[in-house]
Amino acid sequence: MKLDRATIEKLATHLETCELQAQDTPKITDEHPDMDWDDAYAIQDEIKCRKIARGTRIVGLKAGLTSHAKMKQMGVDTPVFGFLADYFGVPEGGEIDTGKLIHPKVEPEIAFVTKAPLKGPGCHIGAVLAATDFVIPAIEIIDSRYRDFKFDLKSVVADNCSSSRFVVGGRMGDAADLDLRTLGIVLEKNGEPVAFGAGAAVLGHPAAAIAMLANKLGEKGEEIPAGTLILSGGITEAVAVQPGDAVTLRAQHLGSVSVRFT
Ligand code: 0L1
Ligand code: MG
Repeated sequence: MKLDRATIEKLATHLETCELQAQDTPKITDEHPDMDWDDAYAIQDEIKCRKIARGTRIVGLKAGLTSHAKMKQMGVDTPVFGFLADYFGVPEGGEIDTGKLIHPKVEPEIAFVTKAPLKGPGCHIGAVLAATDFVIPAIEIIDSRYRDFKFDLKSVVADNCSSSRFVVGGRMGDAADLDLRTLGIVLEKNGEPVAFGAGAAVLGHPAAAIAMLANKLGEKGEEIPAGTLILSGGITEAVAVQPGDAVTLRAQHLGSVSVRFT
């Protein structure tokens, strides 16, 4: 690691304050160009600890930048991982107050819920499918704290991978019965289709993103516990939203999930 404990705590406080006050900031690597991956995940962990200390519950995990469309959109080349806090969750058909966010974008995703622990190294798609209780459509709302979404990967990881809100809904599906590679999705904004794709856009198979996360946690001796909700990453580019927009994700075999922005 290149940063000392005091700097990690200072950066975590800064990024979390930006999140809670909906203020943007230049990317943190501008002032700390030498920070490494361990520093970035340590800052993210410190943000998580701050939330837990205030009584926030961690309700899930996420993989981000898992599709070529997203990697190309953001000019990066590696998936990243973050956590979901209880207040990120929005009920299906619910409203999101854009006044509490900086510059939200929506992503169509397939969420997994596990029924058995998953531990790397060596975790693979088959192990993920065997450990999956069900899959369900999800809209992730990302809101990078970095000005104009201009960042590098280490800054993104420190910022909990732009996590801000998520909605799950539609129907639960049995991952073993579905071909998640060919499962099609349409993302609509205000009744108009704005993005299309299929599960294979996520690393060839969305379960590969979950396996990658299990292998990443395995490096630290950690695992994905049974009963964990995990967002596998945007199937398409992220789509910007404004107050007044209504967004619906329609997923083959899995119904639809909607959210409105005020
Ligand atoms: O969920 C995601 O793919 C977000 C990853 C972070 C980068 C971004 O803000 O687009
Ligand atoms: Mg996402």
